[in-house]
Amino acid sequence: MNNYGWGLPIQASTFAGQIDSGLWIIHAAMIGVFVLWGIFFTYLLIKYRRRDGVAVRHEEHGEMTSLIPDLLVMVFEIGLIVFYALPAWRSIKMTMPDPKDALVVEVTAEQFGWNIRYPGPDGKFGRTKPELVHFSNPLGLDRTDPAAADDIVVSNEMHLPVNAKVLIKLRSKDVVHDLFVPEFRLKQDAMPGLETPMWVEPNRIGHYEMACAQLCGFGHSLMRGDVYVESREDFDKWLKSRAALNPAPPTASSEGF
Ligand SMILES: [Cu+2]
Repeated sequence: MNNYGWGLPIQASTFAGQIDSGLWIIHAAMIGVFVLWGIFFTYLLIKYRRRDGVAVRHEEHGEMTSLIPDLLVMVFEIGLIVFYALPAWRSIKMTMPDPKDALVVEVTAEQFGWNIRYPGPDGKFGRTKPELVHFSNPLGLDRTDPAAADDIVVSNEMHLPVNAKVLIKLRSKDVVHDLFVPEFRLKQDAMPGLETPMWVEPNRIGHYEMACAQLCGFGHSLMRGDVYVESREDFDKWLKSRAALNPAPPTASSEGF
């Protein structure tokens, strides 16, 4: 995994480029403003330097003209918000894919790890019960619920198919965490008691890191997981191999003892 160099990490999602262009526009504008102000400032220093026999002048006019650069910067910034930031926010953060056309994955953060749940062949997330939460059953999945029997729960490992929309339902079991996959340019707080939807369409096969980006306790720095973006065939194969590890659904005879 060598996704970080001197600049930004590699781009591995459909909207990564859109976010990066915002970063580049802002940085280019700041460099431009910095250089122009530097040149102007140097010009003033030389023009109005102290010279023998020249009194200090106070210019009565020009107070309003000195506002022009500020106004230009303001107009640029308002333009950036209206024509770049708001449309980008709308398409990335406000518009969620239809669950029918997307792979739906539930990510539940806890001190200090990630529980990733896939709904299994029935496409439904099954029932969970707080009293069933155990280190071997971190989500408290109730396997007697038919919808829960085929759910697949994986720790600190998220597999996603390439070129498919993924709808992530982000949750937290305890404190505020934050799911961050730099190569996707994806970052979202996980709030206890809330289910926060987020989406991504990975477009580059590879191995990435999911990290917690919100200081959440003593083990925060160790709260990381692996993200594997794979071809559809590899993803299906992996999902099948994980499903095979599920305990057999309880039978009538084993129930109720
Ligand atoms: Cu955390």
